Amino acid sequence: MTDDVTDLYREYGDERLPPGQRCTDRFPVLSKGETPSCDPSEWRFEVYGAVDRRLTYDLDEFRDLPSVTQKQDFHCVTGWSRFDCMFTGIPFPDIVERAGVDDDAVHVLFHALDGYTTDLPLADCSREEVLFAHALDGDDLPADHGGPVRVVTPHKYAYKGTKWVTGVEFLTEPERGYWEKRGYSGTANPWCEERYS
Ligand SMILES: Nc1nc2c(c(=O)[nH]1)N[C@H]1C(S)=C(S)[C@@H](COP(=O)(O)O)O[C@H]1N2
Ligand SMILES: [Mo]
Repeated sequence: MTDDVTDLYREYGDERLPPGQRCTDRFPVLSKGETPSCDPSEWRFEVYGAVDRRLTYDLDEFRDLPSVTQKQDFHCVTGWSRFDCMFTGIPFPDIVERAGVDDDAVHVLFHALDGYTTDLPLADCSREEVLFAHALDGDDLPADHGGPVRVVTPHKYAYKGTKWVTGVEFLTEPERGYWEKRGYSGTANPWCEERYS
């Protein structure tokens, strides 16, 4: 079953397309460098920091976790949006529950194979639409789009969605990620045009 979450824009206003964005049917690839090579048998996903239980999954274990499929919109800070992306993955709140995140955790830092990081307040991640996605439009997530597993954040600009994710770290103090250190917005709400900080 596919859950349609493309109406989440209503939390922020009347327009599905955020200001200053234009729609594309293509799915451009945007990365700070080359697509990193990934041996699926070596890939691990780690959950650590301010948690009761540190978790490690290999790819088979991760894909075996209960997944949801959602129809979501995708908004890149460079000005394009792609409507109706079908992502399948594990909702962020499920990982929070499995790890038993501490009460004093306030922030999250995502880590990736290419050294990329991105950060968000824990409250901004604790939504069913934030997925650790392993499939796009019914197929395994393509490597260029972050396969085997990426984060998707349909309520934020897409730089918040770490491709090639290898871990999520729960923090008791905010830390900034790769683009956030270079002037991109920490909060990144597309309907408020929070592009830069
Ligand atoms: N690991 C990693 N994740 C990343 C990036 C990156 O360079 N490395 N680029 C970000 C940016 S700026 C955007 S717009 C989206 C692009 O996702 P796409 O290539 O699937 O369109 O991935 C984000 N996640
Ligand atoms: Mo981006």
